[in-house]
Amino acid sequence: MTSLTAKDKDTVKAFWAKISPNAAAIGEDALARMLVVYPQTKTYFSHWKDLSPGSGPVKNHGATVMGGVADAVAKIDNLTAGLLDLSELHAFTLRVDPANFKILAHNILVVLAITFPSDFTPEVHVAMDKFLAAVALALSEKYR
Ligand code: HNI
Repeated sequence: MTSLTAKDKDTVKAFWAKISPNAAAIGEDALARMLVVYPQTKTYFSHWKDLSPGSGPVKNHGATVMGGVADAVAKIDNLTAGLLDLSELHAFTLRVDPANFKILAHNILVVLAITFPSDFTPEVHVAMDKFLAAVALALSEKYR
């Protein structure tokens, strides 16, 4: 994986500052799309009453996940250490296959692109892609 340059980090922080007021809605849409487009991801949420787009749990958890992403932006200089507890939770308690982190990262990227078409320049695209890949890698840390 190509690591984030200082310029990428500045781009991520600036873009995040712009979009963070909409974080909950972005997370909701990304999570809903993940569950529809990659139905194998539904197994982890079988304890929810309703996994369909717009449901209460999808709304709530979309906001929760983006809280994790906000935390990652704050810890962008050391994601592995910064996300260690979250990695441990997903590895040992939730037992989420780490392949799914890439799937959610992809869905977040899609939602960012369609929600902010003019801000989503190629420069923002590459910086956010690298950042989300780094988050996915950091979340996989405790699996090994
Ligand atoms: Ni994830 C709980 C963040 C990817 C399945 N997840 C959380 C919590 C955060 C979080 C924050 C709440 C933790 C707590 O309660 O202390 N998850 C993230 C982030 C990503 C991610 C930042 C990637 C960008 N999680 C995934 C993926 C799956 C997943 C890809 C499965 C497909 N997460 C879960 C499950 C829970 C969870 C399951 C518990 C939810 C519940 O309601 O029981």
